[in-house]
Parts: sequence; structure tokens; C-alpha cells
Amino acid sequence: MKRNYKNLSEFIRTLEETGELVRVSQAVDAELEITEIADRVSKMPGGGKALLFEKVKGSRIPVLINAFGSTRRMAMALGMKDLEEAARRIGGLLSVQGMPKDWKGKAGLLGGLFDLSKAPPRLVSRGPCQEVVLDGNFRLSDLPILKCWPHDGGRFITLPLVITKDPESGQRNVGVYRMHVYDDKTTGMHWQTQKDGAIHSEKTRRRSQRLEAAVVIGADPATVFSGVAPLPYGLDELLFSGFLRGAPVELVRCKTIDLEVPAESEIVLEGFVDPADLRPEGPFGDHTGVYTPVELFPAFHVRCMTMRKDPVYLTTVVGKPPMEDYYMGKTIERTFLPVLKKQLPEIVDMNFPMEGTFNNAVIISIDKTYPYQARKTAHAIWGLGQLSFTKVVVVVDKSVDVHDLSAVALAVFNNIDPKRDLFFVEGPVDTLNHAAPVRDFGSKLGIDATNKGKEEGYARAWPEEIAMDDATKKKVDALWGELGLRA
Ligand SMILES: Cc1cc2nc3c(=O)[nH]c(=O)nc-3n(C[C@H](O)[C@H](O)[C@H](O)COP(=O)(O)O)c2cc1C
Ligand SMILES: [Mn+2]
Repeated sequence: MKRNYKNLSEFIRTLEETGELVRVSQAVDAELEITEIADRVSKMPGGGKALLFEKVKGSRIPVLINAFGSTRRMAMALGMKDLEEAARRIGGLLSVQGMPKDWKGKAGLLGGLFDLSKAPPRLVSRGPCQEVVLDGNFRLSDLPILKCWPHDGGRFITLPLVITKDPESGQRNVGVYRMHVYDDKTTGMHWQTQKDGAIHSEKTRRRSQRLEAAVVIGADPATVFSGVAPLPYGLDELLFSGFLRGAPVELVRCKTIDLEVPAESEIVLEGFVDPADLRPEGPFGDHTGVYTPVELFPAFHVRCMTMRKDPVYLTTVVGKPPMEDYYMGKTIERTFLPVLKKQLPEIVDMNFPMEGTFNNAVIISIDKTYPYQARKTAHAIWGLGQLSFTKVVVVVDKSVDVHDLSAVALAVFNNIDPKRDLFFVEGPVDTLNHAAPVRDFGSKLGIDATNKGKEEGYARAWPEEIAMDDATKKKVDALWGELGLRA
């Protein structure tokens, strides 16, 4: 298994060699047509193949889409055999940090995977992302930027890595925030209110300054995933990417601003965000299955565009699930579960059900050892990073498989006394939560579907779950073939 792809092209090559990529040579339109094709492919069992559109009307640049749209491709993107390996590796990051001085030796016990000294990004003097430098002399309309859905407000850059620095500490952040194209040199910057980029923007606004921003379109796959990953504020996504890759991300200085970008990027936009220059953003057909309405977000002014001689434009489409981002979200669920368990050790497993579109529902199983523990778990979720936006938190006992929605429904419908087991809180919610009465604020529901004891106001003995005894099962197993009862 290839561990670290130098760049997007290497990943594309591997996808092709493993039969995970389809090249589309027919001419297609970036307006709606690519969405319709990608949508149909995403709905195929397991997520279909990655698509490389070689001929896109109006642009010389090919478009890569659905590159992350399957469990297999996600594991490949991270250079791992499967998501379990990725989970072990990311879970190990925390234990390694907590280990005494000889952690290298102990990390060896975990598979010898962890060498953080190799992880920090490294500045180099030149990189292919600056083979072409278009200082002022460019048009965003030369890029094959998609208009995704019929009622979208225009074209949107859907998978950009937005790089900014905290104006106080200088710490870097990389986040994927979509960008609504307003004209050839201006876009929106849709960093939702509580995201790290928005915090940089707010700190900059308070200083009455502008915030320099570099936008990378297309990079090695671990770096792209790092831009989506819910890392704590202040943790450099490029350090995290170096950790995932087992090799540092090489950076070059931007041409016109004081930021660095991955040297092997495909396309880079350099410019600034003026936090006081708010403009209508949207509508945009979103992963919640509806168009997010027009709201105010700051404008991004592009000053300079640099690129490889032959770049690939990396993009995605969101819409009713499952689409490509479902597999990114599942990867986050699997790989950050060990991290979550370190903070909430009662957690056994979790599931962001597809229909909950990540922020709207999480099902958690716990190893309950004391009364009201499910409530404690739910409240902890509501206090943790991006998980805090979760609108519905369902907590079940560890005997329930959280990935079996029928088993979860059986527990929820039958185990709850609604008045006792449903509880509400109010607080910040995801900007995309269109059901909330106002932007960014609303209510959240906890459902405690665990078995109840006396301390929890349950005066009776909790009934025993039905299960056949082993001896009878064995007897019937032996008899089964003769019964002619096969389905
Ligand atoms: C395809 C895709 C599009 C996204 N678009 C946005 C967006 O427009 N605005 C936003 O705030 N988050 C968006 N996200 C989620 C962020 O990338 C994610 O919350 C990330 O962790 C933010 O990084 P940060 O914690 O450094 O702010 C998107 C994620 C994906 C997978
Ligand atoms: Mn961040």
C-alpha cells in the first residue's frame, strides 16, 4: 500500500492502476452536467468510481470528482489498508503524545507507525504549483468551476483548501469552505460562524484589518482530507497531514502574500478576505438535501493565481446523500472515534447516520456504569468542537449495534419513557441547520435509550432481553439442513 502520494497526479495514477478511476473523454459542461453524472455515480453501490473529465467546455483544465467517494478510495487516500488502520493511527497520535520520554520504543509496539519528528511541514525554495504565475493577469472563468444545481446562485469552488493565519498567534489553519464566484477576481468565503477560518476573520475584523488567504485547489489526498478533518483550533492541518503521510508536506512561499502553500498543489489563488466586506452568498444546493438560503459572508479578493503547467481541477458535488462527502464523513467517524473515546471512555461506538448529514444526528453506544451516564455523554458531545452542533444525540447501551438502524429503532421506540428520557438544550448550531429559528442558534435533543435503573426514577426491574440458549441453538443447527427451511 502506497503511504504517501507526492501530489494529486500520483493519487490519480494509483486510482487508475487499481481500477478505481474512469476517464471521461466526451465533452461535458461544468454547468449542471458534471453534477448529474457525479450524482448518478455516487448513488451506485459503494459509491461508484472516481471520474476524470478530460474535456470540459470552456476550459483546458480537466476535472477530478468523486476521488474520495468510497470507503476503499478513502483508505487509499490516507495510504492505509482500511479505515481501521487509519483509526489506529489517528487514535495513536494522542497516546503517543501522552507517553513518557521513551515513546518511540512504546510506539513501536503499536506498529512502529508514529514518528512525529517527520511530520512538520518543510519550506522549500520552489514548487510545481508556481510553474505558471498569473499576477493580476487571470480570470477565474478560465477554471472549470462547477455550477452544481439548477437554483444555485452561480458557480462554486466546492473543495478548496483555505489557508489563513491567526492574526494574534500566527498559527496556520486549513479548512475546506466553499467559494461562490462573484466575478473573475472575487468570490465569497463561506466559512461558517464557528469554524477556524471564521475565527481568524473575526479576530481580523476586530483589528480593522484584512486577512490574507491562500486557496489551494487540488493537493495530495491526505492534505485534502486534513482540510476537512475536525481538528482542534490551533492544530496545523498541514502537520496533521504530514503525520498521516509519514512525510512532511513541502511548502513554498506565496508570490504576493505572507503565506505558504503545498509546493505540489495544482492551482493556488492568493488574495485577501475583507471581513467588513460582507456579501450575499448562495443559494447553494447543500448536503442537507436543500438549498441553503442567501446569507452574508465575507468576500475573497483574488490578487494572483499560480498553477502547474498541466493542473487538474479537484472538485466535488454535495446534495442528497449519499454523495462523495458521505465517505469523507464516515472516515472522520471511524478515525476520530478513538480520539473521542480518550475523552469519553464510556463510548463504545458511534454512527453518524447518512440521513443525519453529520451535524443533525449521532447514535452513540456506551458501556453504562452509573445512573444518568447517557445524559453526561450527550452533554459532553454538545461541548466538543464540531460535534457540539449535533441536533439529535441518541444514546444506547453497548449491546445495541449503532450501525444497525433497525436495532437502534427497536431500542429507542421501546426503551424510552418520553417524558423521562428526552431532554433538550439550546446553543450554537451549524450554520447549515435550516430548521433552526435563526442562523447559528437553536435547540438540540438528547434521547437516552439505555436501560434504566432505580436511581433514574424507574421503580421496577428492567426486563430481560430475549435470547435463545446456546444448547438449543446447537441442536437446531444440527437439524437445520434436514428441515428444508432455507430461504
Ligand atoms: C465537500 C465539503 C464542503 C464543505 N464546505 C464547507 C463550507 O462551505 N463552509 C464550512 O464552514 N465548512 C464546510 N465544510 C466542512 C469543513 O471543511 C470542516 O468543518 C472542517 O473541519 C473545517 O476546518 P476548521 O475546523 O479548520 O475550520 C465542508 C466539508 C466538505 C467535505
Ligand atoms: Mn482547523
